[in-house]
Amino acid sequence: MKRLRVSVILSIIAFSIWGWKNCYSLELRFASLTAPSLSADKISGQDRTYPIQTSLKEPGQLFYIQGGTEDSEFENKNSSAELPPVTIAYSSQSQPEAGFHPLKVVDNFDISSDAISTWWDGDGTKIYKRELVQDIKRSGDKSMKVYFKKTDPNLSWSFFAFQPQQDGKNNDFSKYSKLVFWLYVPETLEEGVPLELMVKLEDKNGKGYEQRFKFQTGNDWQLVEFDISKVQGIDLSSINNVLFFADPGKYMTAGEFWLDDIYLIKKGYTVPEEIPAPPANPVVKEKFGLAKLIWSDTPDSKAVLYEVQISTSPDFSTATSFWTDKTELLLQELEEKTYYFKVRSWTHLPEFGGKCSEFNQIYKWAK
Ligand SMILES: [Ca+2]
Repeated sequence: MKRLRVSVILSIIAFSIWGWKNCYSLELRFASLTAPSLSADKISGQDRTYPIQTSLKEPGQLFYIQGGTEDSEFENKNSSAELPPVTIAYSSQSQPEAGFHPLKVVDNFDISSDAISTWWDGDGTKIYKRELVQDIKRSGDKSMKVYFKKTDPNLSWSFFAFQPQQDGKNNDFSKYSKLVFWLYVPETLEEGVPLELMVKLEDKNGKGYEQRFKFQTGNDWQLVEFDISKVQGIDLSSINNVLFFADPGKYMTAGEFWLDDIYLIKKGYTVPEEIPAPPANPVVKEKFGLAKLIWSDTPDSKAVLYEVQISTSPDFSTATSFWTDKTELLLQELEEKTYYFKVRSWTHLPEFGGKCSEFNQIYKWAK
């Protein structure tokens, strides 16, 4: 059975609204797609089934449905058109509010595509040129390089931004105390000229709250902490955009910097004293040419983040570390080689006092 590469991936995260006590997730992948008419509010609920009517354009194409613990794969055997409705059974698994998602990966710009954000630019490419690059990165295989040049006084407040997509509806930041990210400013900037970066949260009504950060140049990654707990006058429960202004309000200025590892940190989360339990049962599932690394964890493991090391050598002499808050990592663009991977748990980012478990067993996988 020939597996066609995914041309469209539709993910519906039905229950990633943090703070709800139960968690459901549903992920649909289609080789080609006529989108099912299904909204997130219809697929939340306890232990229920829901029919999805969809159609695939070509016979022989595959889609699969992941819901709860079971993966199901379906093939369109008809010569045309409509599949029968598919029923998905949800399993409810209680997840304590404080125990899960104290740390949320907003974007790390890696091939693992864990991002819950969409990036855009206020003035197209007139001021900012952004690209994902591999030469300088703090995690995984990529970071985002930002180059800017401002010469027009009318565009002195130009910005680039991301639209958060945590839950697809409200983008609730009210349960978080910090938005953190890492910034790299090269020494090649003119000496004595600091880069100023203004970060602004904008709510659904267009109201904003900003904080400014200044950096000396230096060839190292610098941690930036936007303090959400100080935010006033905007509706934090519904954030539409996070805006970045390089040298805000100025023109006749230019520069470049790199961004990586944007996280939201939950309000009131404290790092446990205990070392977290290591993840277990690593496996690789391959679908549509994509490799998904999956491991298991228990709600009482204390883990909030996982570090996945991937290497093409069994001794991990050259390894890449990917970080995720999920118990899986989807990898694309892999070459046809033998890969080794191992995973360990963290109770927070190392820079915030997080402790890590031992790595689990090494899993060998040949693409
Ligand atoms: Ca990265």
